[in-house]
Amino acid sequence: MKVYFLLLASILGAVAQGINMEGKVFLFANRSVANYVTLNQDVTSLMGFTVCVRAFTEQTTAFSYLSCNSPSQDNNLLLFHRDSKENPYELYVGGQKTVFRGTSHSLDRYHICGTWDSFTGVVQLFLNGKPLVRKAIRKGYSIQGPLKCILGQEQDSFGGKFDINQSFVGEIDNVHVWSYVLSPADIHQAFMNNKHLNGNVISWRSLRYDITGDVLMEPVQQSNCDNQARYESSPRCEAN
Ligand SMILES: [Ca+2]
Repeated sequence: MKVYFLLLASILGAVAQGINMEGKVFLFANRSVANYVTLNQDVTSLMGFTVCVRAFTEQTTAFSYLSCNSPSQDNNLLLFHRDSKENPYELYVGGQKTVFRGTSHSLDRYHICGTWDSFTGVVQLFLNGKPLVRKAIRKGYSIQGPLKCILGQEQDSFGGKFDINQSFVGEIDNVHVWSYVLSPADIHQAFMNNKHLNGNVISWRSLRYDITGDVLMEPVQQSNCDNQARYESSPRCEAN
């Protein structure tokens, strides 16, 4: 019995501290508003942030990478992909959006980061560590918690009002949120999945989350095709 309680205590401790999700992905296999992951955090206010996500999807229509709402503010922090080939990326702060022109993703895993700094209002977007043209929005604003942060759906209320046309289908991993703006060098390190670089608001290596509906946790697929293609033509890898 004592061993059982010790085991239970250690499990509860691990949950409170978060789970190391290194090498795993959330797989949203079906389009449905019933499937999502809530990322638990303790934000009271943010005067800046960096959010990074790695995604793998066939979806070119609208979906959310990460949707954070507060009770009084929709799209308080939202990294969004919209149905546009030329201007597919949107970063919202305090309900206002900036649109970024960039090459829409191909059928590869890709890394996307957004930053915002209240002092200047400057927003940045990085694709696979490479910056897009900077914009500015919501100078002087402060994102007030509590925040509800969700993967897989775009919220139009505090924790709900999802739209199936904005539901995500595919894989998401390496989600990190910082309460400040990372340098471009650190963004590149996040892209390289440097294990020493972990979000202080949300960390993939210490993730506190709740799964709702049918979201699978799977290992990251290991592929040799990228290396193989450099040396030989491989029919089995051509689809990549
Ligand atoms: Ca919304």
